[in-house]
Amino acid sequence: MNEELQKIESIIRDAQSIVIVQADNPDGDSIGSALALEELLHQMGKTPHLYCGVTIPTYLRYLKGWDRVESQLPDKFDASIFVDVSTLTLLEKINTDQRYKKLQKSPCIVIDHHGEVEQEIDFAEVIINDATKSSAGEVIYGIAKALNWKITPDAAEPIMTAILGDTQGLSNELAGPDTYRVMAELIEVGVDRPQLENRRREYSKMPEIIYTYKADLIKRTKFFLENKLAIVVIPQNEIEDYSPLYNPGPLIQADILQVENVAVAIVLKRYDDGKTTAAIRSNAGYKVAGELATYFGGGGHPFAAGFKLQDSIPLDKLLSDIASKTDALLEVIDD
Ligand SMILES: [Mn+2]
Repeated sequence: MNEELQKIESIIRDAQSIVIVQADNPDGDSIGSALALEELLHQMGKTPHLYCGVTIPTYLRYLKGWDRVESQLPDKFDASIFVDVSTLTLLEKINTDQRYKKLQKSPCIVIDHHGEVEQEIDFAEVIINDATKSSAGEVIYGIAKALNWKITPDAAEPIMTAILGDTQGLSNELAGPDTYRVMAELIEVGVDRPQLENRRREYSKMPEIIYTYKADLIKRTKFFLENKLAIVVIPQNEIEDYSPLYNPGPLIQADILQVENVAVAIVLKRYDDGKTTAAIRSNAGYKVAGELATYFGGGGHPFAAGFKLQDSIPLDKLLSDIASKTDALLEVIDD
C-alpha cells in the first residue's frame, strides 16, 4: 500500500467524527462523492457530517441525502475530507465559518481529480489529486477498493452519479476505459442506472412558465463573429422572477451550443447595482472558456468557466470587449 493510502487509513482510524467538505460550486461529482464517503464512513461506525457553503441546487436534489448537507461546520469533528476540490480559491464561504480555524488544525484529506491548481489546500495532510480519473467519485472508488472498504449499494449509487456528472453521461473525454470498468462494477453492486436516470430527469423538469421564458431567451440571443459567439443577457428582474424556478444558464446554453458555427455561448446576468456575472461554455474543439474568463478576472475549465464584474460597465462596451477577446482567442485556435 502506498504512503498516501496509509495516511488516509490512519487519519480515519483515529477520528470518530469527520466532516466532508464540498467547494462553493457543488455539482453531481462533489455531492455524489460526499454522499458516497458519508455512507462508507457510516459503514465503519464513524460519524460523518456533510458541509457545503452554498445551497445544493435543485437539479441535484434527486440524490437521497442531499438535505443532510449543512451550510455550517459541525460543532464537533476530529478530521476533514475535502472532495472534488484542491484549491482554496473555490472555498471562500468556509473562510467565514467560526470553526474553520479548528478545521485547519485538524487532520485533513483532499480527494480530487483536477490536477495542478493554484492556491493548494496547504493545511492538508494527504492530497490525492489524480487527473487520470474522470471524477472525484472515481478516485474514491479506487481508494475504497484499495483499502478494502465495503461498497454498499448506498455508496455505489452516488459514486455513479459523480461519474455521470463529470463525464456528462460518459460522453466526454474524461471517461476512460477504467471509468467504464468502474461503472460495470457499480451495476454489479446493484445500482439501477435507468431508475437513477429517471429520477434525474424528473428533477430537471421545468414549469410551463420557464418553457415559455426559454422562448424569450432564444429570441433575445445575440450573435457575434459570424455566429461563433452567442450571448444572452438576463436583467435583474428576470433573475428574481425565474432563477428560483430554474437556472437560466442550463436552460439555454446547451441549445445555443447546438446552433451552427457557435463556438462559445455566454449567459450574462446584469444586476441593478452594476454587477455582472458571466457563465461561459464552449464547444468541443474550442477550449477558450477558461482563458476568456481569466481575462475578465474569473476562471474555470477549458469548456466551462465564469467571471464576475463588480464595477458597472455599459452593456455595449462589455459585449464588444467580450467579442474582441473571444475573436483573439479563437484566432489562436484556428492557426
Ligand atoms: Mn469533479
